[in-house]
Amino acid sequence: MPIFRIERDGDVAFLVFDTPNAPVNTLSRAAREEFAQVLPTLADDASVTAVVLISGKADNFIAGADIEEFGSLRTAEEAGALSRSGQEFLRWVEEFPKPFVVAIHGSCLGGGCETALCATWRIATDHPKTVIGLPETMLGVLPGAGGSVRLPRLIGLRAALDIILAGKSERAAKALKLGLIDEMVHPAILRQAAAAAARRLVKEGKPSRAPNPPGLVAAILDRTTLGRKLVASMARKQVLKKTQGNYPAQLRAIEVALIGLDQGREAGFAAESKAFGELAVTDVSRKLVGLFFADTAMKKDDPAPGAKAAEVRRLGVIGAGFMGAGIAGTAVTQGWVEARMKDADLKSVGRGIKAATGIVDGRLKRKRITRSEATRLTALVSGTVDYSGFKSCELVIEAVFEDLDVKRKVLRELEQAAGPHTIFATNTSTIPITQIGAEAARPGNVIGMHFFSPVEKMPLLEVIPTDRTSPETIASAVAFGRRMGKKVVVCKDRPGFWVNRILLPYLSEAGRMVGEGTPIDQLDRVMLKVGFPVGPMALMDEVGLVVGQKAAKVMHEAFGARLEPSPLLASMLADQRQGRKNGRGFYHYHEGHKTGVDDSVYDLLGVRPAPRDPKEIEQRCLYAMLNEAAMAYGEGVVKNARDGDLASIFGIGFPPFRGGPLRLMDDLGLANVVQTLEQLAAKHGPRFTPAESLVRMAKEGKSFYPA
Ligand code: 3H9
Repeated sequence: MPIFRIERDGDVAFLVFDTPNAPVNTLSRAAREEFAQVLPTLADDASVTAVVLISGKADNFIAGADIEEFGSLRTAEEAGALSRSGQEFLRWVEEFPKPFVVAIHGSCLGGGCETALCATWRIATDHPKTVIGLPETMLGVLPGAGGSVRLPRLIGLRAALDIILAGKSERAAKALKLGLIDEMVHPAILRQAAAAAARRLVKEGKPSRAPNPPGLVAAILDRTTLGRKLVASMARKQVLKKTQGNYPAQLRAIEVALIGLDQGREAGFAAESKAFGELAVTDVSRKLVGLFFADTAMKKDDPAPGAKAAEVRRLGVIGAGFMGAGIAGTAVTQGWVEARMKDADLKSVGRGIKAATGIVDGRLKRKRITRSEATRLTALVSGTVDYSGFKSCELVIEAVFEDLDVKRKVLRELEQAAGPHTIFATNTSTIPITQIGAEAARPGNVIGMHFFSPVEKMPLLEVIPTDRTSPETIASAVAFGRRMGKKVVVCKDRPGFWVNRILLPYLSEAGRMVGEGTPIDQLDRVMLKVGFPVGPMALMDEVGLVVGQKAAKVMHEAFGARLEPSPLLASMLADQRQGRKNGRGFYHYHEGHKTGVDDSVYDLLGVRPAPRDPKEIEQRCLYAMLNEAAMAYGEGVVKNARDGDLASIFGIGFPPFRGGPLRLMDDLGLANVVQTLEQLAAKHGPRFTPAESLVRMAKEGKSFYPA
């Protein structure tokens, strides 16, 4: 079956890109070959005056290069050749002898965006599904089909780097403002508008463009060599601060963009394909590409085969605090669910509604939604001090105080107030769901849904069924989480589930080291360099020491001496240090912003700070987490290694370029991990004793992933 078909609208030919039996269009080898045959026919056909490239898919224009093809690239030369063939292919579009319009609806990413950059005219729909961008750096490569060169020339170096370095995609309104597209229309008139644009171009030729971006600052920073040097140097500094040098693609992208601007397009294309080739075969890129496929596969997992998920139209949220409001606000921004929040008094409900609708406002401010969309979404949030309106909720999520008795009481009340089919989900971070639901009248409806804070930003949701949870409840919780845009990992009901289970020993080890006099900022710096987005001490301040202590207590009770919390927590709390929340923690805070280390912590702990070997810091923190991950995996907390690694990356920010804790252990070799743990145990105590399951796997020569 052909990938492209031609539909005529008089003298305009619509070239419809519609890959058979595929959810999205990619610039696969087959697509490139067919395109290469179709284009000359259209060029030669005298009855065709202009071409419009449009997609036959519902919500996708072009998803970029076929990422599957990256797997077969063995050398930098092979990968460089792929980039060059992409560049060549798009040259035909750019040099096409007739007006070439792209009519974009849905995702237009990577090579898709690069195709659009070569068109004479770019029209996109204002639909929320339409996003245009260059996510290549998220895969550890750079735009390799001319995008690293063309985008800076089109929209200026600063705006282009903003997109390329973050791997960002923009909605049409922002793309129009940047000059990335020429026209924005409602989806209903995309075809007509594209045909009209094509005819206009035939008649009037390509309109000349004013220098972009406009303004004096842009003239200096984007259009002079010196200005660009300055922009590039600042971008480099920012990238290094953010990536700690762990991700080479961003730095190469800056280099290539500068070459393309300063030395001309051809030099830029040559530098681009060379950099693409070298990057595509790095371990970093392989890991990131692997994560893309792992993530897509996880999205399709069926958590309860044969069970039908309830269609949730009304969500109840009990507890209108920070978490509750985050859940309600994030849910309504999807546009298909009402959220009713309940708290004990009107003041708390009012605060919760304000926080939930604040999430909608934030999206409006960032131009992710329009004003009318924001008005509609805001109206989806309501509040109550009793359970009025909860009867019709298909799903209720409880986000009250982290206390077993309180949570049980809420469940009892809800079972009285709600309908027989209402699902009760508890957003506990550590308390076993089985304990919360022990006295439930309808245990099949009880499940854990552990969101991470801040809910609107954190991608992960842990869904935790008990032995008595019904398959329908599991299917419903997973489906709801996915529709909320979350990466959903189903976990076994063990204390701490997956994320807190492996996070706590890591934080605890960091705390111990501070107690031994390791400088707080050195600890954080070392772990940032390892690739975590926040250092462990800053993270403890962020999460809050009260929350940390509660979680530590649950884990200690469940797992005994091995997970005994470091004494540091108790000392800090006795000194009224709760972290950022009350502005007193390991760091000083000024108006909510972290300023510097609070040195009085050392006096409190009776230690003199002295720098420690960074290797020891890295090893003790990391191996505490790795060992716990192996143990939790052995207990079946996650279904497979993929889920454990994705949950670690999306829930904790475990360095993606390392592939996750289980992948990292495979890379290190399980026997080596066991050996290092034994050495750590001999030196620092039995908490490092290697997990039995890990020792067994190492002995049997097994790995977490199939070899
Ligand atoms: C690039 O373009 C490099 C160039 O600069 C240079 C080259 C020389 N390739 O996510 P979904 C599959 S790099 C292969 O569930 P959604 C995906 O695996 C590329 N397959 O749908 C899944 O397959 P299956 C830069 C792809 O609606 C199915 O499509 N582009 C690709 O939630 C559905 O995917 C990107 O990084 C691909 N490019 O989201 C974009 N894209 O059903 C990556 C998708 O067999 N893609 N698939 O499991 C995405 O971000 C999302 O998939 C998208 C759709 C937003 C498009």
